[in-house]
Amino acid sequence: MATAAQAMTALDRLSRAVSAWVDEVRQLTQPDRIHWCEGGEAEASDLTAQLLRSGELQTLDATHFPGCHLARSAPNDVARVEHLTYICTRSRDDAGPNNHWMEPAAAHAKMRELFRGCMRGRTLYVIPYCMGPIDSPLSRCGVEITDSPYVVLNMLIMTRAGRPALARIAREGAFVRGLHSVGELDPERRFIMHFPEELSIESFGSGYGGNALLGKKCHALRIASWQARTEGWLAEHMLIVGLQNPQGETHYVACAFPSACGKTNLAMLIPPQSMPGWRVFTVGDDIAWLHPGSDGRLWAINPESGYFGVVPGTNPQTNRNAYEMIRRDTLFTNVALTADNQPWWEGLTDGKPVIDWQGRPYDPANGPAAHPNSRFTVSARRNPAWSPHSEDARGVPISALVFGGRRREVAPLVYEARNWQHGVLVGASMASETTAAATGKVGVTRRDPMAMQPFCGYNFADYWQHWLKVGAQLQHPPGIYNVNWFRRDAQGKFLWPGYGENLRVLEWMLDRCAGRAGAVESAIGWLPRAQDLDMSGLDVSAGSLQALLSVDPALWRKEVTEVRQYLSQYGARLPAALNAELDAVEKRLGV
Ligand code: OXD
Ligand code: MN
Repeated sequence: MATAAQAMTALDRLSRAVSAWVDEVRQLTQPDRIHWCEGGEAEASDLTAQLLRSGELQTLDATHFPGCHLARSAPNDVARVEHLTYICTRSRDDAGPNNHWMEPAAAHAKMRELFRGCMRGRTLYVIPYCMGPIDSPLSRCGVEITDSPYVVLNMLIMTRAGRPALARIAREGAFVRGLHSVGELDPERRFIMHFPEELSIESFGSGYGGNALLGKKCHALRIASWQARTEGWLAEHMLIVGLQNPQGETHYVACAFPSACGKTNLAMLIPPQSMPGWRVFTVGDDIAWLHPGSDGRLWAINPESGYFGVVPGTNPQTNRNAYEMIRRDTLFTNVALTADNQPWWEGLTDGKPVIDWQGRPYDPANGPAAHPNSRFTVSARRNPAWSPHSEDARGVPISALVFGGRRREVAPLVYEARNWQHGVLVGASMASETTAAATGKVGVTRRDPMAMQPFCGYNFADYWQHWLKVGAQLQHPPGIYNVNWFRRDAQGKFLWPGYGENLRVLEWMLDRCAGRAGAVESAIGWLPRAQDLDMSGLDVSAGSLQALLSVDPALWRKEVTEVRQYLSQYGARLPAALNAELDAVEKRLGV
């Protein structure tokens, strides 16, 4: 058992606040050893070697997947657990109807009992990390304490972790505290608690990504959204992508879609052959921190440095960049294996699975070979479309914000909000059919405002008010759009080809922002007419295009009624501007 003095390395002496907290946690959790993460390749290789020895990782076929490994989670620990995720604010109303709430003292007491002695026989890892470029004033730091070396390995990829982050923390004196233990991986003893007023997180009983890599959803969205409101910026569940047109101009777009609706694909979009001269650069695939700039525009950084993406469906046709990216130095979780030890997942046309994600001989009677929420963790720099501007301290300027969801009907392919205030209503009204990224039923439509339903660290009513406030500050606000790549016909067939062809819709948006593209006004906003979209070389019938670009007043009246009912649960806290915008849509729809 290491003494506190032995655990005190030169590194930890850099920050007394961090060491005092580590010592407190050591006394509570009773680890055998303490390891301060310094970052860097050597540390990652040592951890990998250790996990290979213990059997928690296995090496994949080095010819086709050099530097790649497979981890298997416990079969009951494969997704975020929203029903066990809490926001613990002093006042219940500050958490709002969008969150599960627990009183902070009660939550701390509950967690203390779970954490007591839980690291006996284990190593306590201290991971200082920085969300965002290490030298950006927009970045924020945190420290995660965990007993899972798998979590450390992921955090080393997903964040700027180690010595430089600790040096920044020592300089700034402020950091988000995240305490994590896998515990016994017992779903009955699993909780993900957030204390925004204390800038802290306590997570117990799960080793799965969103529950355990605390820099991601817990810090960069739930806690950061709270920090952002106090500091005047926005922490959003958005990808950031740069689109360079054939004239060489690059514009950046940030898009919010619910989990597993193709964010990674859009962030890494491959321009179709019929759009020569276009180039796409990825800044981020999941999270954007948006700041009003001194030039009146909105600027964005990606707080993460890696991707924790959904594997199934990735292939050279759907996303060649992602497919290339995950062929080396990638950590796979819960995929299947082929006979020659290559990773395999549904959506691959080559190879066939012989071992399923749980390590059993593959039998289709047991369900899919790879778990539908199986993941890759990989450094963003492995992406062939990685944008070097991802490291810019001031971020990138945003020309358009895009909301979207997976809707069989109702929402057209694309429409433009009338202005920022209307755009906030468009975001607040978002809905989507659920997917496998969280536990629960798949395929039911649920409201998911700004794709933040599982991630907003405070009352949505206050969050929308904050959005309105940020927008009012911008002299040059980005345009706000809504898209739906998932419209289907009566037979259930997708009307829009999606993937690379989505660039046609993005091109229309950018042309609108530049005042170059036509549109027609509708009750819900501005829509392109068929002639306003570049459809050259695309096989979509005139009938399908018309269906994609139409607004059915009867369906929309029903939609407005549902949105009104949804928003009414926020009571008097709901900004009056949102009700006024909804009334105006209803009026334009007519009765
Ligand atoms: C994710 C999610 O993992 O949104 O990014 O669930
Ligand atoms: Mn996400």
